[in-house]
Amino acid sequence: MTKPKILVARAVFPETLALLSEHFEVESNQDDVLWSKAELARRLADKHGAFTTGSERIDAELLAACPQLKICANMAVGYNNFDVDAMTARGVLATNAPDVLTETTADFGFALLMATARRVTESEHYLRRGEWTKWRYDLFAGTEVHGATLGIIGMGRIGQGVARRGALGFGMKVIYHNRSRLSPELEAQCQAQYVGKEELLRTADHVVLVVPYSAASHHTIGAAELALMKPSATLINIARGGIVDDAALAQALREGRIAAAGLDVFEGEPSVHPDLLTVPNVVLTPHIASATMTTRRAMAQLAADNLIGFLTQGRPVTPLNPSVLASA
Ligand code: 8YV
Repeated sequence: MTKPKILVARAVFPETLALLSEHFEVESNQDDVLWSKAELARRLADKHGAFTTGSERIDAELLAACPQLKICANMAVGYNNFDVDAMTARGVLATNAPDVLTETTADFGFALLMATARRVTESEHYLRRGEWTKWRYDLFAGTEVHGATLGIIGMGRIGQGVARRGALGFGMKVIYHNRSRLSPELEAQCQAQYVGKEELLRTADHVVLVVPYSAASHHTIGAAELALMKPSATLINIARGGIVDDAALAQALREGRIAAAGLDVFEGEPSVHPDLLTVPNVVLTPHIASATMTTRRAMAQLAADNLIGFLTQGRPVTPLNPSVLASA
């Protein structure tokens, strides 16, 4: 029997490729070349499945050029690179990689919060420049974390992980805003209190963003929202670029309208707004919140399991548009 054909759009673990090759005829991009959309469409034209990593845009135009395509499996929990409606209309299954990265990403949210509040990178750069010559009472004095008010916008699995760390580990008062309220049981587990967005922005000492990106969540934080925050507050974005208006944020940081920010994601990444590169009170990391070897392996395994489960038995693990299965 001939094997289904798949495309692995970016470099992956050799063991993931080996596993996929047991089931499929695999074309892979182990050189990690950034293909244009046209190149991706050309390579997908005769494929039944795609292993994607969150940055490949799968929309109606691309799907029209790929008549054999049955599934795109994202090695990411976020799937704003997929036009799910267009995929459903074409009968193409979309899958993501939830759960396996929740705790690791929440860990990183806290790492970024701590580094930002306590000015870790800014002070390290000062030390490396050889400027540390004496102790001073306010040298890199930052913002308190323990006992402070933690405001979380987006209370899905990762948001809840950040909440638990704040409440249970750091004795923080946790408030959150979300499209819908958590159940009383989950609120109790996270020791989190639901508030309106404006109240959250006005009262939180540290605001952490964990909302998925969509047209509705574009610029959830812009100049107006930054103006509501305390001048002593910090803003952490581990969600997606585009959730924050990066130009407005750079200006607020430069003018001291908020104390500091920690950003793992950027509008138009891997490009970063040039003004963010020149303000000192921001910690910048290259979209690595899920990047431990253990977690990245688990994400790759789940994406591979979705391809194998669906293309060999019609049973994906984490489908996003399961209606496609009923009509397959
Ligand atoms: C991925 C992420 O590494 O899972 C997500 O949604 O943002 C990260 O864990 C990233 O999407 C890869 O492009």
